[in-house]
Amino acid sequence: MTLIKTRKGWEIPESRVTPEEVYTDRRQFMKKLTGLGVGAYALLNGCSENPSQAQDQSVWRSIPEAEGVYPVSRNAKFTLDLAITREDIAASYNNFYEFTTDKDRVWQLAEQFETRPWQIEVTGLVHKKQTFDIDELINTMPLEERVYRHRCVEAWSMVVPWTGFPFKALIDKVEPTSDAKFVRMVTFLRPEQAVGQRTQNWYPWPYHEALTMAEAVNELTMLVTGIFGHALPNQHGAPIRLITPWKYGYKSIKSIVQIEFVREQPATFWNTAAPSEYDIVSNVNPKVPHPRWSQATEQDINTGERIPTLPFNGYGEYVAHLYQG
Ligand SMILES: Nc1nc2c(c(=O)[nH]1)N[C@H]1C(S)=C(S)[C@@H](COP(=O)(O)O)O[C@H]1N2
Ligand SMILES: [Mo]
Repeated sequence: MTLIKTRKGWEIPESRVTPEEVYTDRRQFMKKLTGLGVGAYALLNGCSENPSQAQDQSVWRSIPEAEGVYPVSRNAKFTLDLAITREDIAASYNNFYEFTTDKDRVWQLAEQFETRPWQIEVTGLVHKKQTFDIDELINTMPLEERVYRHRCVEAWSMVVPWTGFPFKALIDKVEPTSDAKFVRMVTFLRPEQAVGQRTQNWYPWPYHEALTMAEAVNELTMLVTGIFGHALPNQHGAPIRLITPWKYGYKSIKSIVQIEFVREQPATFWNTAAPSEYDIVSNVNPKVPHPRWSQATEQDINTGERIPTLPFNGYGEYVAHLYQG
């Protein structure tokens, strides 16, 4: 019997730091990099003279299969009157617990992760069960770019141009039966390639999430394969991840390997890990505080500014009707 009380992972999700500390850490990290000299900074962040024009070259691992696919044209309906977050900032401030809980180290620890070959099994209550090769999807689905707000439950946010296709386009291919009420999605389980899955054994790996059918077919819901006009780099969830912009970021499951249509409400990773802190629906709501912090405002990681949080992250016109009554 052990007399030492170790803190369980789920007692400190998603992270024990406050948003202010998170931001300060990041600034210090950037300073540290700068301290290595301009050459190292440019190498690590892929930028030349002007950091505001950062074009990542080292943070992105180029994927030959994706050449010629990106960029694709932006859907004019989904643009925002907000500055897009700097690419190198978005790419070095990630949540991807399979690798680490240190947001500014995910990109490094995920760099060697293998995203080819990659298949997505679509199964459960559908007429046409299918396993898709990732490149088959990328080459056949209707890709478009959309600029969305991205709001983490930890009260930070960014504005990101995603490339992907509506989840509904995939659902139409497999034809769910009338018994299908929920969609369950699962991330890879590869402890040999993902150090966080080896060392943080208190989490219910593999990461899993779920949506109702109505949420899955909503116009906003996307399966995403690209960001900033190129293929998704590993730290953002390569080769394919979910985006539901009206929900907290943890619903947007990365690196999906399985999609299953089911009758009963499935368990979800964060709700299982800490049910009192993370519900299953997880819609962005400034009026409902997290048990340990307010959700009334958020910190824009691009500018450091604190801005008001919007109901449904600003997407109420598309989704509020789903939650009436
Ligand atoms: N498989 C998996 N998906 C995940 C996570 C994770 O740890 N593992 N973190 C989530 C959280 S908390 C957020 S905020 C977003 C972050 O996405 P980004 O790093 O691309 O900004 O991914 C979500 N998807
Ligand atoms: Mo998050």
